[in-house]
Amino acid sequence: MSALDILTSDTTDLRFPSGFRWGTATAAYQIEGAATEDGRTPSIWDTFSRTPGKVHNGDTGDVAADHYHRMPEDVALMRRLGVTDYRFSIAWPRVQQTGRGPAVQKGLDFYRRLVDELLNAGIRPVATLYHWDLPQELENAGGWPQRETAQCFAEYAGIMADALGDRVGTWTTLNEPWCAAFLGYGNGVHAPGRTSHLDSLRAAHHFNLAHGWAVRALREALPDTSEVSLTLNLHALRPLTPSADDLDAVRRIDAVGNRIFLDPVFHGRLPDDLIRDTAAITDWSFVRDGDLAAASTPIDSLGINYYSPTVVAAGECESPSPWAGAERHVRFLPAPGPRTAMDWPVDAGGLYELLTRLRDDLPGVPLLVTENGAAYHDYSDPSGRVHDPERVSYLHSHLTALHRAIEAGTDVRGYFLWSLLDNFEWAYGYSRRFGIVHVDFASQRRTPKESADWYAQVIARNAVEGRQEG
Ligand code: IFM
Repeated sequence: MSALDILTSDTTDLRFPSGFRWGTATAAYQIEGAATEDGRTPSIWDTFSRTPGKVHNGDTGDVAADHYHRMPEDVALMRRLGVTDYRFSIAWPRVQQTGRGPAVQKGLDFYRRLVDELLNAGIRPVATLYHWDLPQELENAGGWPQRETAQCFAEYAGIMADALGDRVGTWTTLNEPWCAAFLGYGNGVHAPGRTSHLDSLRAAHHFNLAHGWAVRALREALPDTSEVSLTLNLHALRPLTPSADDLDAVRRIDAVGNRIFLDPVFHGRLPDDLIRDTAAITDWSFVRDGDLAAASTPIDSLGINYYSPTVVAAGECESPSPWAGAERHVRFLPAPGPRTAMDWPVDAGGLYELLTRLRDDLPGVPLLVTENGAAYHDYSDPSGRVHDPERVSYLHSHLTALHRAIEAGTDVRGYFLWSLLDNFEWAYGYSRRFGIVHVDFASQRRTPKESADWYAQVIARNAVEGRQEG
């Protein structure tokens, strides 16, 4: 089925609540480039990507989608899409060279220009403080396994609040701390590439602490700010069978993948079962009095990034595993069905399951889907068109699932499509394209894909097409 078939087939509209926020999302290291310009210093991703063998094809974010120089053009693309919100991240080493000390004026100026351009285009800025680009100097001092990094992060949050707080209404402290802690320090497939289960657990705790301290810094600087948030990539877990052993596998991964953040942030405690499951690695004595109270400083919404579900069963996990020993007796299985270019299953049911779980577990916490989208091997045809019906179908099924979750009483306030532009997909380099705008990385030419036109129609109508029943 083509993209347009989905638009024109016999349908009824699934309308979203009025005021629903429609956005796109990006991250600094994945799009900005200008890695050494205007005082920016290396982050852990600069170091990692320049290390042979770490990133596909030796790709780096040195140039990426050159957004640093093409920002007005990219905001114009969003204006044409009609998005109400844009979720971007701030590169910490662009605004604080060593992760401490005075701010770099030119770095702050870039984000001021971006925010002004967005506001002039009628687009609300949603700023993420940390999307994985830790200043290398802080990593040299021990990185996230060290408590002091959390202190530095809170100071950086205060600097950004002072610089942009009059114009940015939504702040996200961290993006996907699970990936940063467990892929960065556990199995080492992300920067900084360390492989220590203890370090990954320490990092996870310091992310919770950094989040809480940053919330306090933001609140202090911006007492009237409407929204302070956190984005988690929660795992939508399914047991292979309803057996007690398979359900226990779900429990273990839920503890080390989801509740390790949810419980400190929303309940001010660590899950007892997590402490038991990781007892061979640590006694968690790095958690100090007051840390969990800080981590649970109230926030206004929770961001969820969802791509695909995870199926687990009793068994043995392949090593090296990122799961800090908690995965002993757990096996990960491929979910059935079609897959994206990441080899991730296309399964919108997982989004519904995750959102309705949060409706039940966190009553009163508004949710945002801060990332959702799919990579496919797109190309621009000789006439310059990028035909990406699989992405349209992916988005359609996920927006339908999101709509269903809202109808089932889940308070979801917005949806941010990942991603606006094709970009640097971490360890996959430029080999995976998530954008609804194609980027020719040789010329930096932008071409909206058919999915961009499709998304613009969804936004304009505040609705997605539903199949007619019967
Ligand atoms: O590209 C990433 C993004 O940086 C974080 N969430 C998942 C995306 C796709 O892998």
